[in-house]
Formats: sequence, structure tokens, C-alpha cells
Amino acid sequence: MKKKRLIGGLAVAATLALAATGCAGGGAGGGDEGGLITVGFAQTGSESGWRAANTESMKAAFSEENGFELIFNAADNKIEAQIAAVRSFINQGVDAIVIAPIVEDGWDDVLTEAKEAGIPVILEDRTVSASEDLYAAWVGLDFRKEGVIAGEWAAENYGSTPTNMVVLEGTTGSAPANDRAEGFAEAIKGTQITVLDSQTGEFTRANGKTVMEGFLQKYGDTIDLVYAHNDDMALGAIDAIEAAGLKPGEDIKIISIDAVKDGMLALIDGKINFIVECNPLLGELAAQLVKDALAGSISERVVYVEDQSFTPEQAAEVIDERLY
Ligand code: GZL
Repeated sequence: MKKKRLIGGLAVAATLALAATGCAGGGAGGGDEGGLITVGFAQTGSESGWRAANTESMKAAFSEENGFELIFNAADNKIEAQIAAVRSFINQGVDAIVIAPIVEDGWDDVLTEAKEAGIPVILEDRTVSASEDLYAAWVGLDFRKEGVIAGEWAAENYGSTPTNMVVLEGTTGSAPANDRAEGFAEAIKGTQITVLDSQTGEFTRANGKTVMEGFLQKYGDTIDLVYAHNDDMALGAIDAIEAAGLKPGEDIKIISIDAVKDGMLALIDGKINFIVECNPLLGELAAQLVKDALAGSISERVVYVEDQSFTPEQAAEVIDERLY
């Protein structure tokens, strides 16, 4: 399948240019009498700083001035509620549906219903295991690559000496949790990094803290390294490590993914040692894909937005110019 890879800022700029020239017009096959395209957006919930930035980006892109009427639903990280929201969008007869699927599995039936109703579905952020003919396109990040970059940094910096690691996993069954785990594990093969334990913190700061408290009670100061699948769980781990009288970033090193503002500030403060970015600003690209799908002009079905990574020094250089 053809894949398009865009650099984060370039991706947004390219889409804005298209919109400015009217290429991103209402498109055929969609739009109410006022010319607005009615879109149902099924968001995961509000579990993290990343999610807040993603929701903000989506709402800004699917605005009335951009030609949309947005029906927004946040499913509080409950897959049944998210599937029910999509079914509701179908029953409302929306022109298009956008989904950030909480988990990969369980989507075949409701996506088939959308297809039978003639409503195109665009996936943003996470992916699904359902057949590719059940959605028009996907835009997001290469989670496996994020895990590889994080693991390669761990291997380079800690892999040559015995290192005990615990993992704060993302939401069980979600594409980022699955792929970030797989990429990281591949990258540390052959090193002296040992996984003591791995448990989901559901991508939230509160659960990340609770899980880390459990790890500290069980393994104490034998823990050398934490790999957190997102910044919010890393921030929760910092809370737990400090409460235990230890120094995050020193006594226990931390590697994380997302690069949201609070994570980057902790990185600059030396409480996190390395962060791999996961760009949440997907709204403009998702909106363009909706218009292209309604116009029958989807060129690439898979659109990757490129990420970067940061040490504390690199984060300090860019923190003031970042968009989230
Ligand atoms: C990744 C996204 C993940 C983030 C978390 O694209 O799905 O979900 O890494 C968020 O912060 O909760």
C-alpha cells in the first residue's frame, strides 16, 4: 500500500496551502443545504496531554469556517461507548466519520455498517485490525518507529551494563501500546537491559503513578530504568519515585514518548532523560482526507506524520517555539 510520509510542520503547511487554494473545497457527495460537511468524530477520551492537543487540533480543523459541522464524542477510553458513538453517527446520517480508535480490535461490524450506509470513515492517530476496505484512509504516527528510537537510545546509553527496567504500557490492545512495545524490544535485543516487569497505566498520569508505586514496592531500588509509553505515565512515575525519596532521571532513568509540554519541561529539569515525539496535530490532514474521500480523490490511504526526539539540551532549545 502506498504510504505518504510528511514532516510534522510541513504536513500542516501543505494542507493549509491546499485549503487556501480552495482545493480542499466542500467536495462532491457531502454537505448539508448550507454546504457544511457534517462529520462525526469519535475521540478516545481525555486521558492525556497528548489527547487534549489532538482534540484541539481536530476541533480547529473541523470548524464551520472550514466548511464542517462537527459532532464530537469523547468515549472516556471505553471501547463500547466509542463503538456506540460511531453507530449513532451512522443513524444520524452524517456525511463522514472520523475515529481515533481506542483499541485495534472489535471494529469490523460497525465499520461494515458505515460502509453499507455509504459513509466514508477516516482513521486518525491509532489504527485498527479490521480490513482496509472498511475505511477510506488513516493519518497518524509510526508507533513502532517511536519504540525503536526509544529503545536504540536506551541500548546506546544503558545497554552495555546490567540494567533493570520496568515498563509503563499504554492502553491494552491499542496500536501505540502494541507497536511501541514491539519496537523497543527489538532495539534492545542483545543488550544487558532486563525487563523486570511491564504493566498498563492506561496512558494516564494517575495510573502511571499507581503502577510505579507497585513496582517500587516490589523491586525497590533495583530498578534502574523506566520505559513509559507516554509522558503522562512518565510524569506519574516521577511523582511515585520522588515520594519514595529517590531522584527521577538520576537514581532511576526515564525514557518516554509524546513530547507534550509537561513532559518536555520534566526533560529539561532532568527528571526524564529522553523523549521521542508523537505529533498530535493531525486535524488539518484528517480534514483534508475527509474532503478528498467525499470527492472520491483519496491519493494515499496511509499518511504518516514524521516525529523527532529530544535530549534535555535539545528540548531546551525548542521549548518556546513548540505548538503543544
Ligand atoms: C499516540 C496516542 C497516544 C499517546 C498518549 O498517537 O494514541 O494516546 O501517546 C495518548 O498520550 O493517550
